[in-house]
Amino acid sequence: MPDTLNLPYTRLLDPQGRPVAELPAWATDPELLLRLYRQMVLTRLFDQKAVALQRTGRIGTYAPTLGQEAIGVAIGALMQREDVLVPYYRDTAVQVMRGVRMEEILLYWGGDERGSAYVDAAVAEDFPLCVPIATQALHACGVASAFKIRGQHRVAVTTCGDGATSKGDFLEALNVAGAWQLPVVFVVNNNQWAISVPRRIQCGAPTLAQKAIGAGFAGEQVDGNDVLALYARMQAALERARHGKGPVLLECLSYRLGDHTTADDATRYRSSEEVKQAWQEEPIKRLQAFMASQGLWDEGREQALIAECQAQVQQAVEAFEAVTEPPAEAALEYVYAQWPAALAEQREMLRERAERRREASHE
Ligand SMILES: Cc1ncc(C[n+]2csc(CCOP(=O)(O)OP(=O)(O)O)c2C)c(N)n1
Ligand SMILES: [Mg+2]
Repeated sequence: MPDTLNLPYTRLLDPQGRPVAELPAWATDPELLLRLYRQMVLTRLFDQKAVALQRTGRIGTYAPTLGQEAIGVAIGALMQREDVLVPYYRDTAVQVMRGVRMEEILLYWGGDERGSAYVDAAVAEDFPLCVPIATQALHACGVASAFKIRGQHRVAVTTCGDGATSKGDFLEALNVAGAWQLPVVFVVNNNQWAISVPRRIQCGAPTLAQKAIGAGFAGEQVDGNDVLALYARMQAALERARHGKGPVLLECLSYRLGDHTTADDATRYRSSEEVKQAWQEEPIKRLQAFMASQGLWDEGREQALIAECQAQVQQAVEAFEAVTEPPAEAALEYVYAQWPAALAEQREMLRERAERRREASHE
């Protein structure tokens, strides 16, 4: 089916980092470029560490951002503190920029729910990441409704994957966002895969962005490997939503260069040729090449940045490892105000077992 809707698609830099359109003035601001670049590099190094921690049994699982760093970084650079992020599980880049600590992200994936009790006041109202597919889109509409009712100029930003756009929850969220003209921005990370299901068989529509049209608001596509294009379109979307002009859906075309999570082996269902091809488009090299062409980057600066980011990641790992395990019975807290007798007995057994283990370890 042809894309008769002719939705906008934005790209400012080609895969070699060469401008393909007139650049906005901010696109040559060294401070901004460095900030975007630094956060992408930090995310990639954190990802590598998180995967290594999973492989050595120190965290349970992890969903790498590899290849999709630009999306979260553009969102994080533009959301205002008073906005609310309603993320999904592939959002390390934006969460870190919002103020979630990297050790909290490790705690979360290590199975410790204290990883979602963010310490930084700046993220006190952000939601924990969401694993059930697409349910967060509805939560974001709830948040946006509250902003609208209170007359606040705040925006709820929610993210999801390409596969999530097939879910009823996602389509219901679009519908209510359009019907009530809510201040919400939907960012779809179209990384071409929903675990082993490729985008081409996920949905019959030529774009995912056009789902917004059916709900009565703007949808558009952006090159998800081009952080400058993402920055430009995210800025416009936030502006629009903040000023009561309704929701926006941004479909960011990226590629999941890594496994779905550490529990997956993508070599079983896609060719190395396809992945090799996708590496040609990845976002970090693209911005690096552009910065080098502006005289803003060289090998020395690259090495210094990597060392600095690696030290930051290492510090987070140490902070994560210094956290003592919660008592086993903590898993049962906040469930009942009045404990049923049978469960109270089990809680007591857990306590006794933990006590015996503690004693044995001291012998
Ligand atoms: C309600 C629900 N159904 C199924 C799953 C299992 N599941 C986890 S990730 C995933 C695929 C999601 O793909 P996509 O939305 O493209 O996001 P990506 O992981 O590619 O970023 C599925 C089906 C789930 N977590 N929640
Ligand atoms: Mg996907």
